[in-house]
Amino acid sequence: MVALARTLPTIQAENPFAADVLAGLQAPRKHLLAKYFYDAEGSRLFEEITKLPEYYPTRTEMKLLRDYGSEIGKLIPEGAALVEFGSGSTKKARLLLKAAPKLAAYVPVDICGEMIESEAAGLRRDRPQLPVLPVVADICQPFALPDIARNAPARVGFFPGSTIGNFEAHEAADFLRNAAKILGPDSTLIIGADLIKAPEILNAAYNDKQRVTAKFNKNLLVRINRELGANFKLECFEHQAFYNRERSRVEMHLAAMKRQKVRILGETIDFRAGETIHTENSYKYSVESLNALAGGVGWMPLKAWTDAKKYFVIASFKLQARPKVTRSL
Ligand code: AVJ
Repeated sequence: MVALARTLPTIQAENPFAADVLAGLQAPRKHLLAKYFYDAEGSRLFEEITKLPEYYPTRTEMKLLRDYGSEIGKLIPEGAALVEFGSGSTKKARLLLKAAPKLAAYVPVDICGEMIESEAAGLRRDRPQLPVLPVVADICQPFALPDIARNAPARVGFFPGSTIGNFEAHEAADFLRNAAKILGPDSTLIIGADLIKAPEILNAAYNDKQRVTAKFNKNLLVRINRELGANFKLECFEHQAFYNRERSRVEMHLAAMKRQKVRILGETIDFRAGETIHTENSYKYSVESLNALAGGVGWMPLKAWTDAKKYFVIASFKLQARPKVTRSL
């Protein structure tokens, strides 16, 4: 216990993953943060998810970008900088970039440095004229844009993939305020969000027949076992995902199939039979609720594009000018 008392705070201070996992598993309602899904294997599994027949969001958003890319691209003025938040892959930005041939820079921002650098290298090969200037940062925290982007005549933010759905409403508002601060006055923001729809479709998208989503969910335990030396038994936990209509969100959980104890970082975590670890919320929006959220923090709705089935929306916003300097259009 003495050794533990000395090592545990050190582990937690130096490793936010360890600190967050312990805090989440020791909370009265056990939970883990969705951002930790994306280790190398988790990122690979998510890529696989995006190709599943049941998982419509990625495919629908890509189609919107293909169908309306040139129209959406009109929001990006000549010489502007395009800043992509939490980009990961550049495949969506590429569709937008096609419609914006003259840009000061493309700035992908992500916490994963490796992913962003390899994606940037690929894009530089295909668009040798375009300065690709990745920034490794947490998109929810303030960060500085590269000079070229800061000095460009305009900045456009791009936040695709319904990543906004992983945020609680207050976190989404914080993100939008942070984006406003980073992009600056007069900027534009383009957001992709998954729409509220029939529960059957949502439930199927997160309970695919091939069980890739189950594997993606359980991979979080694999990661905790590997990186934190825990002893989760994977066969003792079950993937659960369901649409919570009252809260407009798909919840993912890992349910303990029987009473059990798990050791992690010198601590014992007790599970009751059926007790769950809440691993993800994926909030679903309406065009109106998204507009209200963004409008509430100064992003005025411009145009929104949806597919024929109204499964997904790409919405655009303009940062409201400070009240004292109102400019006419
Ligand atoms: C990457 C957050 C948009 O919520 O649909 C996919 C993650 N989780 N299947 C989503 C996810 C389970 C995905 N986002």
